[in-house]
Amino acid sequence: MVEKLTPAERERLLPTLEGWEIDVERDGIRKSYRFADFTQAFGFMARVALLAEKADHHPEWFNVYNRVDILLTTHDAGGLSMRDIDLANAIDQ
Ligand code: H2B
Repeated sequence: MVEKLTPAERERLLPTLEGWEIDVERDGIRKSYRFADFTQAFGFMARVALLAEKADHHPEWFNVYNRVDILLTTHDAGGLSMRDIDLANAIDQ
């Protein structure tokens, strides 16, 4: 069972992420990425897809041309969990 992050964990962990913002409505985190063109954006998505599959944790995302918007939230927990923080870090690496 995946647990939602406590207020104390959020306070500690969220400032360690760069460029990720809280989505209050979904209780998740969001980040928007820009690339040179569609090929670069899609290459990024392909790499993230492999990471996500390996972690068994999947992003909600939207792509148009060179832009990729990602929302991470944990459906099994009904909100933000450590899995989202871990995937955000993996994506940024
Ligand atoms: N991804 C996300 N974002 N949240 C989940 O709760 C989740 C997932 N659960 N990917 C996984 C798959 C679950 O459905 C499978 C059965 O492990």
